[in-house]
Amino acid sequence: MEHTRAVDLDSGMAMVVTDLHGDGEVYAHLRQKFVKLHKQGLADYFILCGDMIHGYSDEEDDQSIPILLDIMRLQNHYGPGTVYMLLGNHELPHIYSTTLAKGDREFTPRFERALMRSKHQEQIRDFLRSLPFMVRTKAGVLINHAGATPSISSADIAEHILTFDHEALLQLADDKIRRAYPKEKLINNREYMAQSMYYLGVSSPDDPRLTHFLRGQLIAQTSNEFELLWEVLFTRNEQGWSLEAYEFVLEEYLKHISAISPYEQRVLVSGHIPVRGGYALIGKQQMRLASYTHANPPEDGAYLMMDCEQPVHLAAHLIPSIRPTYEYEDEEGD
Ligand SMILES: [Mn+2]
Repeated sequence: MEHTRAVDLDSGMAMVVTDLHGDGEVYAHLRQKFVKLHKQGLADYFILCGDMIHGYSDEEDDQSIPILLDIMRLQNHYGPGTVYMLLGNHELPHIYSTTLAKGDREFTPRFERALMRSKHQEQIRDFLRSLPFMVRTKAGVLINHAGATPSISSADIAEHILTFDHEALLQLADDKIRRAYPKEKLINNREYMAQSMYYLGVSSPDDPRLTHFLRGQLIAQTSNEFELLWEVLFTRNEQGWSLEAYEFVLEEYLKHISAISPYEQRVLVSGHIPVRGGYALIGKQQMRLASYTHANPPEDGAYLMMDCEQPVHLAAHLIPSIRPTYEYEDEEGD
């Protein structure tokens, strides 16, 4: 079966960027850098590792929608095979209409409101549903959003993830709703209507998205498939284990992915978790990259400029490929 959720690269230079969380300025800076490097023949691929959306600051400053629209525009401009965005746990709620919060910061309502205002709702939702989960390289470097998880415990489960079908899962829930939840029942449930309005910007009982909040709740609470997907996109890596235990988890994860991949995958590059500086080595086989939001301080953020072909055996071999997001000396004053 074709791995619709994997991208395979066997040569060329990839510029790898992680977690920008709606920061339009940093996105524009890195995007310009890629355009320039591509023009000079120094970069072939622009890989954005997910969590491009959901600003941590004020709603007015949140550039999530313009960032997504620009990524879509760039993909159009270059044609297939140059610009890739991977799915992150912050994009996932907008495929399934689920809620996502950090402390008392609610991400879902803000993004859904902006999405409604954007007039590109369908386009953006289709784009998010289409996103791959991983990049596999001939170099043996696997790139994903969050890191390794023990929930990919066999080659069969790896295969399942790499052919993941959002539509089927949504359809299943829609069928259940049609059988068990008449529309009137939802409309007359004031709490349900209020939640739909608040989280998803549902405007009236006639809104075609009336059932989506229920659908999201059903899927999030009852679907094993969704639980698997969530673990893939939200793993806490070694923070949920000891480093030794996580290295074992990572080794198994790479083994199961490799079993169904064109090349053995030996080193993992991912974002998702804050680091001091712009990157960190997690044991011998993983590099955690933070291009801005998750770098500490953010100004020390970094991206990766890696050869997709030359074999890499240890995460430390990627250190010379690290580049600072902001090089203070030779900026052109943007
Ligand atoms: Mn994340």
